[in-house]
Amino acid sequence: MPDYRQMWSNLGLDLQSHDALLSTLGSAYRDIFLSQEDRPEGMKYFDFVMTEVHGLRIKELMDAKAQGRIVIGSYCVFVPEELVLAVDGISVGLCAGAEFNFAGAEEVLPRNLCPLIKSAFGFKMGKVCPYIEASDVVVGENTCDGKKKSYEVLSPMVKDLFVMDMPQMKSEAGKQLLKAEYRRFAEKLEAVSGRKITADALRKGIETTNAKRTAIKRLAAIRKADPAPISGLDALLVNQIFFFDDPARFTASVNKLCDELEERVGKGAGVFPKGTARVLISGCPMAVPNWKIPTIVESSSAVIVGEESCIGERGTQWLTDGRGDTVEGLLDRITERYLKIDCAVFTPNASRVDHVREMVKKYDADGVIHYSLQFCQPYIIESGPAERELEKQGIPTLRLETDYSQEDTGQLRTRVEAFVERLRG
Ligand code: BJ8
Repeated sequence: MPDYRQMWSNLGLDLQSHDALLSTLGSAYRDIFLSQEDRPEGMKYFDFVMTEVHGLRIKELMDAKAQGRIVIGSYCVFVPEELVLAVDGISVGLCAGAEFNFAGAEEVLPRNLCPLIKSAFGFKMGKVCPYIEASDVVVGENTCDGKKKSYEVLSPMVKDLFVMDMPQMKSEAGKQLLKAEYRRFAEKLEAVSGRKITADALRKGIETTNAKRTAIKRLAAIRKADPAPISGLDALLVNQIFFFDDPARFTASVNKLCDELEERVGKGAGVFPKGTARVLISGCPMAVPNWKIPTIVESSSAVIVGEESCIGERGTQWLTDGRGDTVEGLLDRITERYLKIDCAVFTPNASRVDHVREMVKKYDADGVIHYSLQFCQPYIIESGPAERELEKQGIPTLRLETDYSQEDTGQLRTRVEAFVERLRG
């Protein structure tokens, strides 16, 4: 058994706070995930990853760094993993899904700020996130105002912060800006890793990332079945682990899980009774360990059948066209792929509601829960028109706005239960 404590200490973590965090997360995990009945066997791998998320996985990162590989941490699906892989780097999503050390975060940030951003600062300032400490470069992106301005505050706290500018509109000029920023990012990766990005390496990076997304799309398609062969909570967990596991191992494990689920579907077996109310979640990303809303929904006689979210289909639905003989040509393909992401920071962003509607059909959902994090202006502003549009087309929609605390759980449960009743009716 490796000496994890020594490793955490070398990374500069506060061991006492880190112990407390792991113990809170461990008990939440046991209550929410391990208590589910009839879970697929294939989830055991993902349980193992979660148990070892600050242990074995960090050890792997440290071993890879010792062999000269670089680790790139990020907070957004606009950071192309294809490029990171092209320099044999490792891409990791950074901790931002729990209320930890908000008091510390609020010393440098306003209180009225999205919890995802406060969480990122809480983890960093409380010295409990081994991923940010292991990162050679942290990538920021000028998406929403909250993130954009907070990166200015984060900059002196991390070893190397690389901020990418982002278009606000999907115009030709927007595309050129994104491509130029991806080129700048590629140059940064080359400088830090000491490796040149070749067309071959980039094509291989695209293949690996596409394989991972294809496996996730396969999992999503299986969730069409009624009875649902996997809970929304477990599917969300797989989507969350997408951001920090080894890509090839992750792909193989998702495909293995899918084999088992397809068998379940063939036998008509499910984790919820046939005819259970089916809900689609749409909105802000649910970074690990943000499991509040899915826990409430799935303990209110409903099952979640899809996530229109960056930790879900918004982040994974598009593959990158890997055809091309030059780095420049492949950069074009990467830019085209990422510009399709319908994040609410874009204006206008009509394709997002179109996509929600398509998903409702595809996964046979009875209704949509629109989930916004408090103070997230882009998604809160889109939630009103989205609700009106969906309701107009006969799709029941519930708008929820919440944070990372557990204080509003009772209130949320009452609203979710009433919504599920409506879906049943
Ligand atoms: S591509 S959704 S991951 S920006 S929740 S910090 S928007 S105030 S996370 Fe996002 Fe990239 Fe878009 Fe996806 Fe701001 Fe809203 Fe907070 Fe957000």
